[in-house]
Amino acid sequence: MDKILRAYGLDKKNFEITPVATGHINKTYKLIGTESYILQRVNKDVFKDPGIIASNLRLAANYLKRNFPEYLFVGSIPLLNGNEMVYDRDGFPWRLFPYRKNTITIDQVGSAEEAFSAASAFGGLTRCLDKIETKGFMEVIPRFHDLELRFQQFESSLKRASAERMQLASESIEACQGSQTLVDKYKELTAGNSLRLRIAHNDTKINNVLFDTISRRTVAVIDLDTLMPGYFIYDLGDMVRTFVCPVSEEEKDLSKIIFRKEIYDALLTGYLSEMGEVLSPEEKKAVPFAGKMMTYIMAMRFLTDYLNNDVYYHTAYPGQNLVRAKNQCELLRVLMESIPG
Ligand code: GN1
Ligand code: MG
Repeated sequence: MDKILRAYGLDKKNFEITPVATGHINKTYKLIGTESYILQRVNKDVFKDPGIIASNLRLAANYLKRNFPEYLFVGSIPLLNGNEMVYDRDGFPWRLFPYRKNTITIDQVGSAEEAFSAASAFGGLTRCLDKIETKGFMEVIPRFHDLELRFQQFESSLKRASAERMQLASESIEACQGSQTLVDKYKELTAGNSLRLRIAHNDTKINNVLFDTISRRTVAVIDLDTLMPGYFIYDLGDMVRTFVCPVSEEEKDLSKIIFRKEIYDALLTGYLSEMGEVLSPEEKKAVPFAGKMMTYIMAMRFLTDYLNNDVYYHTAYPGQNLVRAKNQCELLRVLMESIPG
């Protein structure tokens, strides 16, 4: 870390350094000093061509600066030599971000107001990028939220999994196999022109919004690594997945997984306050599908990783991916029951 910080003209001695444990993919540290920062090691097995992240973010930042100069886009701080990332001995890229004092992230939505403002913040980003040329952007993880691909990956994991894991996961496997009609619906929606490819954030979890500690207003959206072409249902859906339930994907007690209608309604109102005039009538018809689709995708991604012996997501204890998969299968069941259409 010494060497990495020196590339930014910083000295490790001047900071109190603590790991930030929330992400499943990258390694993140908080550096507190006179000036404070977030330092992050990018997972090169997941982001196989990290240069794409930097190039996508540059396109978006330049566009926003020209067209929405007041938009607060949280990009990384360049190195002394002007590059966006610095590589360590093992080939991992590292990046540095400003740490904004007096801001917090939350892991659960606590009120309808929070749901409204977080959803407006994500909707605001997509609205500002509505007219940007998508062609220059590359897919940093190919077909990242393509439900058809995720279903295929789930099916192939079934062929390779150990008998023990198959047995332990049997209920979740059955649940994921039983929801295949969502894949058909996804294919139908994306085959025609009913959904437009936009620049999507692709990781709109509630803890990717910065709130002001005192006013509780949103300050910015963060974690822009997966900013790339995608459909609006990816962003709206991941908000539904992470906002409406009072517990996170890590919760083992499935009785706590419930649908909070007042949060769902506030989320939709907030999102549509930004996106209402941008979405086509066809796109609006897909609104009820969004949360179900993204919850289903996460159920399958966690389950697939469990069946593949936990090669993708960080896990802190054995069986954690199965806990997450069971949790998301239950949330999917609840959403299917609660959201008509
Ligand atoms: C991963 O690492 P994190 O928490 O930002 C994942 C998302 C999932 C999320 C589930 C690149 O995001 O797609 O929704 O875990 N990111 C990647 O919590 O796979
Ligand atoms: Mg992320």
